[in-house]
Amino acid sequence: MVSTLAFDLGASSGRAVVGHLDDGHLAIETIYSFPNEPVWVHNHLYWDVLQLLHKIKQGLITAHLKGYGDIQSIGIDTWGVDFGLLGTNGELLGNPYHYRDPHTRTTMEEVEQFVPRQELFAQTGIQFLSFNTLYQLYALQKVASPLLEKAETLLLMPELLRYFLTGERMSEWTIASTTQLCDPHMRTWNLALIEKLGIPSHLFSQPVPAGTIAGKLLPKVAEEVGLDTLPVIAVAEHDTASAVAAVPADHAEFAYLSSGTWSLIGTEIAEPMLNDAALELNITNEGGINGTVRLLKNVTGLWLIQECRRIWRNEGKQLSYEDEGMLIAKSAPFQAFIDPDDPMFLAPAHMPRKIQQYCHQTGQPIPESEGALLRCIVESLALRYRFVLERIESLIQKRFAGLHIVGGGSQHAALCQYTANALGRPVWAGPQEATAIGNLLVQLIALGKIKDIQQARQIVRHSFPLVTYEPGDRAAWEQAYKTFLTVTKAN
Ligand code: ADP
Ligand code: LRH
Repeated sequence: MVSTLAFDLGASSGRAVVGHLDDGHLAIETIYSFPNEPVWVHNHLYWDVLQLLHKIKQGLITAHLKGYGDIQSIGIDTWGVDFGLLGTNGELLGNPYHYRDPHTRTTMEEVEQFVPRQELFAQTGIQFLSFNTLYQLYALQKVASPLLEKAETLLLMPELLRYFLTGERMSEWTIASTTQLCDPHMRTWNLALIEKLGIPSHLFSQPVPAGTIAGKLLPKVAEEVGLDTLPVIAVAEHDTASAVAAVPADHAEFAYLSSGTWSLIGTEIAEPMLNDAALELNITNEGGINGTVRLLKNVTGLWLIQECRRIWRNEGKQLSYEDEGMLIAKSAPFQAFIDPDDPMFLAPAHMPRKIQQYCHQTGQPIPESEGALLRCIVESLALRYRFVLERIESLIQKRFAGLHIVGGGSQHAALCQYTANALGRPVWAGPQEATAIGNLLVQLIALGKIKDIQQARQIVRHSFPLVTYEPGDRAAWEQAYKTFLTVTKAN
């Protein structure tokens, strides 16, 4: 038996997961979990990065206390695009911004005046999202940020946390690719673009491929947590890349939806797709394991529900997942739809009011109750998934038999069922911990305990149950899709 430890930090929560590989079977145990709550300071939203480091250390201490001192290695994955800057003495300069911070609200348009959209896409292959690292850095550069001026190294969030544990500054390809500053063919930084944007190019170092042994726990950290100076592996450090690594597909060609705070819908391809149709669809070519490309699109995901929950909690209403499921089931179907990707839903907000505002502006009935709001969100997400999946399929000239849903959202029965209904195809749900599992699998490949990604996916198929949702209610969902397209002006 061989055991490894994954730290999977999502935008809403983080966890430490131990994986035990025994005779081709992977068993996982979440030994520690914690909420990831960003902090407003005046008008800016930051990640509490030292708290996250503290939680990682608590996870390491838990591994020690549970007697898992024999773990062979650890790996960290997080959400994309956000970063910290290190000064000449290696100290973190300032607190990393949260990608939902407003400081990049208008930056994308400004950059486009300077580097046309077509050129940016051809050079990076990355979808246009206002919070990409490119726009965050451009915004800092524009205000002559003293932090940027003093910075010696830029590390993306998982790299930064890994650096805190190992002292090594090393960039990893899957997370680097999310910045919109990399060349998708060369799989490294696009220094010409970086220089053209006036961003200091000395901040970046050659990214290593996922699965590179990237150092060891510093003796001081090892002593603090009661473990040996374990190897730390640069896994597929972008959480979505780790999740895709663990999709339990039995074909080389498959469609996935990695469902958490975001919904990432796409497929895996060999070479970046950079044509006009891809640009038009605003799709992304992010770096995957083994030099693959994750052709996918971001859809706003359970963020919409997370923000409703936050507001209801502040109003003294605490709903469990079960309560939410019951409220959805009891609410009338197809009353009102939203476009989950409307920019009005991006920033932290009073989400119930925002949704009501959208429905008002589009001349629809206003969802008033919690159940009506949740039903509106979940139906709209399912319909949006259909829109995006069909566009991706027409781009690559393929039709998938069904959709794999992995991540926290694969537990959401109504979301999975409605998605099957909207697509008219089956949904295969699970595993819920795909991201942590992908993290563990890449460590096991790096340690030589698993041969390759095909074997890794086979292990996932044999080790975790899948729930199949068959499509139903076809006529009603077809009609709903037509209404959804009209309301959201999707084309
Ligand atoms: P992230 O990595 O972005 O933080 P996760 O993949 O951990 O997100 O998914 C967390 C989300 O999954 C929760 O906010 C919740 O909306 C949803 N979720 C998790 N478990 C359930 C469940 N049992 N029923 C419904 N939704 C669930
Ligand atoms: C999902 C995710 C996604 C990025 C976003 C910032 O957690 O990594 O792939 O676009 O966060």
